Amino acid sequence: GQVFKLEDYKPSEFLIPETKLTFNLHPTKTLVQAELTIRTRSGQPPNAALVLDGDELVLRSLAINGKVLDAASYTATPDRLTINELPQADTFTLSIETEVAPEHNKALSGLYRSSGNYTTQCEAEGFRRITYFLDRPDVLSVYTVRLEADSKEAPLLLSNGNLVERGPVESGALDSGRHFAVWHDPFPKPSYLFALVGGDLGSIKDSFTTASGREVELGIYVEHGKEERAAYAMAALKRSMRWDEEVFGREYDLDVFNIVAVSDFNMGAMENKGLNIFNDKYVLADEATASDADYAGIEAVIAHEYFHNWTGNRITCRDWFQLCLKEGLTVFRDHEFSADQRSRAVKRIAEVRGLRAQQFPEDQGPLAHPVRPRRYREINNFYTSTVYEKGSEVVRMIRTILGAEDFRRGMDLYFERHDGDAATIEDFLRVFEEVSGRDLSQFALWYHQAGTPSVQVAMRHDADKREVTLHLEQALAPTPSESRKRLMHIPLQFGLVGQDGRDIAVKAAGEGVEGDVIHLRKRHQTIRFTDVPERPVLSINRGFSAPIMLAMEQTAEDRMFLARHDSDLFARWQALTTLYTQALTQAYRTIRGGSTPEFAPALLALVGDTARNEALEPAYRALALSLPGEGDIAREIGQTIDPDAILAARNALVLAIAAANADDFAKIYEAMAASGPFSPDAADAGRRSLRNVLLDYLSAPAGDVKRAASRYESATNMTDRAAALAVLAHRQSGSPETVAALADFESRFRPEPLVIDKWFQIQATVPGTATVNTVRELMRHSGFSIDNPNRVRSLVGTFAAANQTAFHAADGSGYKLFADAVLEVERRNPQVAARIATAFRSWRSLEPGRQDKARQALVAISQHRDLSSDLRDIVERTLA
Ligand code: DPP
Ligand code: ZN
Repeated sequence: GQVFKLEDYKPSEFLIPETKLTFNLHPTKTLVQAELTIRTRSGQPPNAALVLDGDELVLRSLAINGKVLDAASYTATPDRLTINELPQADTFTLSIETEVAPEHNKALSGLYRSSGNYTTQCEAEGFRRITYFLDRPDVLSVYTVRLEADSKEAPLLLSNGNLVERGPVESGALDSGRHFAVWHDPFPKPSYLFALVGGDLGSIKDSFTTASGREVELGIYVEHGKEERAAYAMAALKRSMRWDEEVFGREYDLDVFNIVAVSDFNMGAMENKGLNIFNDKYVLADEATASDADYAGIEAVIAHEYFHNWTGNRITCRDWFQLCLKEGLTVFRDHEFSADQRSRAVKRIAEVRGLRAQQFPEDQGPLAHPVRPRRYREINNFYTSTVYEKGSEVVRMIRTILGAEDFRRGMDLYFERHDGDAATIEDFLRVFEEVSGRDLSQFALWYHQAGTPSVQVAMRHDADKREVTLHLEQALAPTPSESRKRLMHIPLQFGLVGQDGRDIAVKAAGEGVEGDVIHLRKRHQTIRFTDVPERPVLSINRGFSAPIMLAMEQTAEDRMFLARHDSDLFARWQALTTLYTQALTQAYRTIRGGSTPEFAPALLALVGDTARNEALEPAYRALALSLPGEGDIAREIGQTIDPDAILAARNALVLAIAAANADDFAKIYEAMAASGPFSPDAADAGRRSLRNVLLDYLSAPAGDVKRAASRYESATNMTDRAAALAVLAHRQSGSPETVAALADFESRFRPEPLVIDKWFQIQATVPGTATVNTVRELMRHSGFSIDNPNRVRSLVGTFAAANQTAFHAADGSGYKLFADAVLEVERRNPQVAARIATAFRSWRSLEPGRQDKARQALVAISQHRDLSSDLRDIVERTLA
């Protein structure tokens, strides 16, 4: 396939200031009339052909300035329209009629049907599947959209912007049974932000008054009968709107804001101007069907898409290489929002866990790419955790370096200067340089270089001189097509912790320290602190101020001290996590050597003390009790991985912690029982999460099935019910109680696909080779559908991404099952197939036998005929 390169960027010679679309909606024969005002950028008559993008399009007619074009003056293929003979004028009107079949569109890109409703997904390149267009983000156009549909099939007709007109279609003859609606969006936008919805949906309505007094009508549209489940999303939307006014000074700009939930959706949600379209997973919630994690996900995604109105829509991207300009920034904004709504420390720990589990392996494997890539074959494969999550970390570092005030001034300048623009990362960085007077050129490497930097730190204390010296060293390993790396600017928040647990006020000698931040910019850096009254313990990369791997010479005693006393709660959690990781890698080696691992009693006691520490909120304690995942341990070990030994090591530590703290855990488990009616708020969710983590420990010993079984039966909300089911399935697999609970869950929630997804996930993550067969059987379950992305991700995607011992089964059966499933998905939906196929990305770190089997599976996929460019790109890069 073609490789697109950043350095090849050229502005379009043609602009489309105005776009008028008429859709005659029909399941298999939708007619799309596009009337485009085309203008040359130069203001002169065109001096080249007009080439428009298409994808699987059928052209019905073509006219310029009302005159039908003769066949000799253009060529039309499904993926391109080239018009060679153009008027000798700087502006003309191009009328295009295309025909599409929404019902047959299983790729879920462009115009398609989901549960009988018409809907669209145009990011990144779906609009070209609707009509021929300059389908690139720097071509901004004002849209007027007329929708016509059968009034019964689609009483609801929505598009971007404000409703202008609606009514029955005057057919001249008898009532045609069709009606229409016209929508106008006054804000020029790129085609990827276009959306329409036609269908029969229920809704809830509300309103919001902006800070400057604009009345905004809010609507959330869902399947009939599920209206009440949209209430939390609506409340989250209103909180998001207020928060963006208060924290970023950003107000909403249209009279309506609509959200539509659909059940077949490739992504989480989409920020189309004034008409967000959501995967229903991120809208629908009630106590009986949604877990606390679902509620938190809804709050975050509602906020994310709403925040895009400024960071993405009002200011969009010049080209798709700049994707992180809107995504990294908007993730940062939604992270901050959630941190303000919930607990900042808990939120930060959850973010870092996610970053390490998803982004670090990407950055350290064959699919590594810079936050702003320089080339791609398939842009849909760059909606990655590097672009999103690391992109957010980079914005966070800008704030750390500048401080909150200059950061806000920079954001204000960005909004003021670039409103209405299709901008670049250079534009973004420049505003921060201007407001702060700082040089961010070295810092900008965070956007340009792939890979996770590692930093080594050693501390020396000289009691006589009352001095502390820090030695820091940075390194960045080569990544695909980047063998030589330059030195990064790494901001490290730190403190020197005294024996009383408080930070010692320090004086730094030499450069590189500003307040509580060390700016590491060289390969080696030494920092001297004078007048240090006592031997401190170093706490560094507090708050995870830089997304790096840290290696620090530090004793277990010092780490335990930090785990108890560090004033930075993230660093406290990190100290404990590092102790876990060291214990687990040691246990892994012991098990590989044929012996039984043992764990330091001091560590087991520290875990118990942390669990009991009522000065810490329950949600925090739950995270502190959560051991690194099998993937985290694998990453730490690095090579010749044996997933079975990792699982054994992790289970051994779980059992040791449980045995050392059984009585206390049982007491806290009881103390965390719910006392009042259900609330999804962070405090109650935190109590549930601590209780459920303890349930997992208490149910780890063989045969200890009673507590989880009764928890399952008495559960009154989905969080507790699903948690108890997971504990039963993962800890007491095959027990009669587990079998009964799995059957009960299935029959209780059969009509609820989003809940059945949890049932799939829980079973797909049962450790051990036997799960390969379970997944094969579940793919034949009536609740499974290979056409539905949520089902595919829950069962097949989860199996590959989150079940190390089954996916990497030594006999290769997991790979085989997965490769077959990926190809099956691929025939319908290449984007989803390519996404789940990234589960192979760490195959080279496995032991040789598994590596071999994984390679065979990858090669088998790559040799398949007619592979989509999406899947080919992932598989070839993974094998390279
Ligand atoms: N732009 C969308 C989002 O991240 C879609 N992927 O919000
Ligand atoms: Zn986004």
